[in-house]
Amino acid sequence: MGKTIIISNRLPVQLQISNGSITAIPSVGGLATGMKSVHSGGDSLWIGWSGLTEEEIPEDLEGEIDDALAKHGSSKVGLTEDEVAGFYFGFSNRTIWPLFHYFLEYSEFELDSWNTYKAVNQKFADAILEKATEDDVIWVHDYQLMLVPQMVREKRPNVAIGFFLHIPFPSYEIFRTLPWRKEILEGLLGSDLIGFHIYDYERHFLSSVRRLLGLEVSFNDIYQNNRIIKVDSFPMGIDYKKFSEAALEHGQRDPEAQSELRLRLGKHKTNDPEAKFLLSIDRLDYSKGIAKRLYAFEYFLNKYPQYKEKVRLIILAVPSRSNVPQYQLLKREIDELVGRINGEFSTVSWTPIWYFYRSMPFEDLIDLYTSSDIAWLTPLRDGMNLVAKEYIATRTDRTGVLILSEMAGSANEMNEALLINPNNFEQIADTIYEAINMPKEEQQQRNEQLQKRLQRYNVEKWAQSFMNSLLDQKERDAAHVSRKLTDNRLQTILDVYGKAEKRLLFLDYDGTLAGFHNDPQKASPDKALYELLDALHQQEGTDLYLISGRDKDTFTRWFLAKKYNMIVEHGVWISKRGEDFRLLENVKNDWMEKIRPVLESFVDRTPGSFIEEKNYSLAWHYRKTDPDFGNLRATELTTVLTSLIGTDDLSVLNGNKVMEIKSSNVNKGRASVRILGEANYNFVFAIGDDWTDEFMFQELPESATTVKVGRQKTQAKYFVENTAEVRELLRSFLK
Ligand code: GDG
Repeated sequence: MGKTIIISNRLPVQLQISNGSITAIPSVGGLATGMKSVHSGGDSLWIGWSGLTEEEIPEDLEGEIDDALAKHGSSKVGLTEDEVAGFYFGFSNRTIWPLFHYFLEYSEFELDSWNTYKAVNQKFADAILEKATEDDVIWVHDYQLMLVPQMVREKRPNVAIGFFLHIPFPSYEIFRTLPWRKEILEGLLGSDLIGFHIYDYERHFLSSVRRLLGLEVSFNDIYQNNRIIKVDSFPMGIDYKKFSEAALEHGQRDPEAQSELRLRLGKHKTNDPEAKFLLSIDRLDYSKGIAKRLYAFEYFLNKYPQYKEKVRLIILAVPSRSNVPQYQLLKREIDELVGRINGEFSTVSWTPIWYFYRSMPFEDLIDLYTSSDIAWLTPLRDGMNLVAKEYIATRTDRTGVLILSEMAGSANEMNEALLINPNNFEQIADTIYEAINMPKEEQQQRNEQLQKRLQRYNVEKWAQSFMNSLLDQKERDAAHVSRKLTDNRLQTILDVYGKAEKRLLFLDYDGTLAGFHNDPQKASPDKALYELLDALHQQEGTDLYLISGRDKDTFTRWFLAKKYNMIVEHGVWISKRGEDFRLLENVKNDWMEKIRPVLESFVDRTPGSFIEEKNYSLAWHYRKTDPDFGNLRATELTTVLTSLIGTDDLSVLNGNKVMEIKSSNVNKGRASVRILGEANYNFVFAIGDDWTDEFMFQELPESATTVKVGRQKTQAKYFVENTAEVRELLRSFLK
C-alpha cells in the first residue's frame, strides 16, 4: 500500500495572516479529530482549501503558506473568490445542503454555480492526481466533492478511492428533483467504497442508483460495467477520551483555576438548587431547528408554568455561512424570537434564555456540557450530530439527560436518550418535564449504556473500520480480477481445445450470447450471432448445445432450421440436429393449476410484471416494474411459494428479474451432465450469466471450463465482462 490521501473542502489547520506572518491553528471539528489517527502516520497527505482565497494571499507569502501547511502534512487547493462563491456558498450550500436536508424550498438550481462546482471539483481531482500513484489510498469527504471520485478514477483506474458523506442522503423522491442528479451519482460511483452515517441514507442512495442509473444492486454492492462498488454505513464516533478527560480535569480544578463561565453557572446553581440548565449547541443552521426549539420552549413554559424562574435555556449558536441569505434571515428570526420570549417571561431575577451567537473555545464548551442538566438537541435533519455524543462523554458522574431529535443520525445509536419528534411541541414539553424529574439512578443507567457504546465505537474505530473496509473491497476486487479470463489463461484453454478430439459446448442464450432485453421477444439473434454459431456447429469434433430457460416455440422459430442442438425450459426439452423437440425429463405439470392464480394475483398487484407460461414451468417476470417494488414483491412471492409448494416436488429459481417455478428434478446442471455421458468428451465448456447457469457450473466435472458473464458471485472458474467478450471468446475457438 502506498500513502493515504485525505481530501476535504477544508484542511485540518486554519491559516491566518496577520502583519505579514502566518499562523496555522489546528481545526477542532469532528472531521479533523476523526481523521487524526489516519493522518498521523508518516505517509499521509491531506488536500483541501486553506480557507483563504487566492486574492487574500499575498504573492510573496505563497511559499511560506505551502511550507506552513506541509508541516501539518497538508497541501492546498487554491480557490479564487468567485470559485468560493459559486462552489462553496453557491452549489454546495444553496443547492446540495438544503436539498439533502429536505429543505426543498431553499434549494436553488443555478447552472452557473453547478458549472463552478464541476470546475472546482476538477481542481481538487487534479490536485490529487498530481500527488497520487496507483497504489495510494484516497479518502474523499463530503458533499462539496461528490464529483471527485469519478474524476480521479478516469485517470487512475486502479487506485483505491473511498468516499464518506457526512450529511444525510435524501430519499429518491427528493433527490430526483436535482437537475444534475445523474452526474452526482456517477461522480460518486468512481469510488470503491461509499460510506454513510446510517443505513437509511445508504438505502436512499441505492434506490436512487437503481432508479436513475438502472444499475443492478445486490445487497450493498452496485454493479457498474466492469466494477463493483460497495456501499455501507459507518456511524461516526467522537474522540471520547478527549472529552471525558477534559471534563474530569475541569471538575478537579481548584476554584481559582476554573473558568469564569463555569464559576458563574455554578453560582446560579448554589443560589437556587432547583435551577435547571437546558443546553442547546449548534451551528446557526436552519437544519438544526433552533427557531422551532425556541417556540417549543415557550410552549413548555406555558404548559408547565411551575418551572418559570427555575429553568434556563442556554443557546450557543455558532456563526456559519453568514453570507448565504437563508442564514441571514434565520439569524434575524432567532434574534427576534429570543428577544420576544425573554421580553415576555423575564423577571428581575430570571432570564429564561441565555443566547450566545459566537464560537467558544473548547474549554468553555466542556464547561457548558458539564454544567448543564439537560442537553436538548432537536435538529429537523442532521447527518449524525456529534454534540449529542460529546455531551454524554463529558458526564463523568453519569448524570444528565439527553433529549434528542429522532431526525438526527445519532438517534439510531442512542436509544437510551429521550427521543422526540422536533415538530411535536406537546411531546417536547412533556419530555422536558420528564427530563427535569428523571431520578438520578435512571439517568445513570441510561448514560452508562450510552457511554459504553461511545467509548467502544469512537472516532478512531470509525476511521479504521472505513479504511479496512476500503482495503478489503480492493482486495476482493483483486481476487476477483484474478479469475478474469486473461489472454494468458485463454491461451491455455485454447491449447487444450485445439488438441481435444471431442468437444462439448453449452451456451446459455439471454445475457450470454445476446444482450438482455426488457421484452424477451425482442432479443432475437442477429446475423453475426448466426454466423458465429454456424461456424461452431460445423466445426469438426465440436458438439454445440444452446441451453436456455426459454420455451421451445421461440427456439424452434429461431434455431431449428439451423440444426443446432438445443435444450430448453432448463432441461425439459431437447432437440438434436434439427429434429423436433422431445422430452428429456419426465415431468409433471398438474401443479400449475394451483400456482397460476397465485402468480396472477402478484401480476395484478405489481404493475409491469407478467407471467410467462411454459409447458413445464411458470415464470413471473418483473424486470419492467419499479425496481424496489419489484424486489419487494419477489421476496413476498418467495415466502408465499415456499409455504405453498411444501411437499410438491417443485423448486423456485430466482433468475435475473424473473422467478421461475418448475419441477425440482429439472435444471441445466442435470441436463448437461446427461449429455456429457453420451460420448467421451475431452473438452467441456459451459458459459452463462444467471443463477440458473450455476447448476451447470456446479455439476459439470472439475475439468470443465466454466465461464460466468458478469461479476456476480459464481461457482464458475472464470468470468468475462459482457456479451461482446463472450462472442470474442467463442470466435477464438474457431481460429
Ligand atoms: C456535519 C453534519 C455530522 C460546535 N460549536 C463549537 C464547537 N463545535 C463542535 C462540536 C462538534 C462539531 O463542532 C459540530 O458537529 P455536528 O455533528 O454537531 O454538526 P455539523 O457541524 O453540522 O457537522 C453532522 C458531522 O458533519 C460529522 O460527520 O455529525 O450531521 O451536519 O464537534 O463540538 N467547537 C468549539 N466551539 C464551539 O463553539 N470549540
